[in-house]
Amino acid sequence: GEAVPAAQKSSWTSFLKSLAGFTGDLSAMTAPPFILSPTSLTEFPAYWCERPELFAMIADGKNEQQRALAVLRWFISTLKGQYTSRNESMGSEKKPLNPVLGELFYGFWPETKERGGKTTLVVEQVSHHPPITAYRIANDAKGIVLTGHNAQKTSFSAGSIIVKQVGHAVLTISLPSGNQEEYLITLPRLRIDGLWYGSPYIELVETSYIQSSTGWLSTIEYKGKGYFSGTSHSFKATVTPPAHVSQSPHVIQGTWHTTSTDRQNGATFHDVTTPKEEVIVAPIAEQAEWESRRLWHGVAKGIREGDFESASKEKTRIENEQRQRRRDETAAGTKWELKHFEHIDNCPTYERLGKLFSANPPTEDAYVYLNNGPSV
Ligand code: 0T9
Repeated sequence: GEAVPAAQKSSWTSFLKSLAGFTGDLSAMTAPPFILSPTSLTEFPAYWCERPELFAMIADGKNEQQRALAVLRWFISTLKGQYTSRNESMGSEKKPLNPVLGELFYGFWPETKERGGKTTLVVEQVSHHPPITAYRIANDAKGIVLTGHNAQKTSFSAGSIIVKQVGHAVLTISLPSGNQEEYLITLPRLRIDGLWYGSPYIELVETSYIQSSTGWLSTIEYKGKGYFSGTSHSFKATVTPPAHVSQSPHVIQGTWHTTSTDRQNGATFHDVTTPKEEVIVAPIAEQAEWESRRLWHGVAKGIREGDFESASKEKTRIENEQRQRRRDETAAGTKWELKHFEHIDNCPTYERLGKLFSANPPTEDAYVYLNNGPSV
């Protein structure tokens, strides 16, 4: 591999070898230092809102169709951040820090006139093995809330890591009329390519859906290099009306990391070539013990400064502490209590809206927000 430092070539090769035939929890595997990211997976839900005005604008849609299109526009506009930002900031995809149970990440995007108010983010690591992250993003002034959780099932095929995302998100709009609209958002599959050269990058594959309670459905197909368009990060979204609305579907086509156009009128549908806005987080000194950046501070510093010995020492300390906690709980017959979410086995929104497009699986669990985030 060209991007692999000479001293880490053999450990990269053995890492790749151990990937072959692997299924399960990749995040727990030890990887060579050059591929480590100083950021924990609990920070990733912030990618959902790095264009807070698009999130806010969903509420300004004048009818069901306009709101369905606004949700799709916001969703597509998050993909660049979600799936290419590590390449931009660190040169390639990197292995994120594997969050501990109970790890927290809080942040916000400030109020502006267009946004109506502040947008807040609450993230909690609700499971360590397998890793599951729950989150909630809200713009109260606009009546828009996004709640979801994320896990991954990974496998290895033809030199690539295949990641099936497990989990879903629900976006709720509280309309001025007092009515609520819900949108069930499923998550795309990922293929991680470029492993051999030590410069991994993500391509999105297959299909994801956004099903509205109003009946509008967005079906998003992802294709990479060598498929119908031959361009990486391509997508085609079809927005179909509910049965009682006689209208032809909107078809939107483009590349999710740049722009797309609406075939009906040739107008630009989304454009993410402009800067995004990162979430604001309290300084580490003001964070509580379980907050991500404080918890991982030593490890992140080691990784950033290339001092992998102290990074790994710090990581071992955190992991041992976790193991001891779990042993203490077993001995005391207690269980770790989640702070901001409650687990339910069957998500009613997923079951109800999933039926409309034959979601597979037909049911999923969920984490219900307890409405007790920090008042920022
Ligand atoms: C939800 C996102 C997710 C999390 C990451 C697969 C991955 C962990 C999950 C799916 C976010 O909304 C979007 C983006 C990136 C995804 C990560 C990319 C990645 O490589 C990791 C996995 C666990 C690895 O670290 C694989 C090993 C590594 C050597 C390859 C870079």
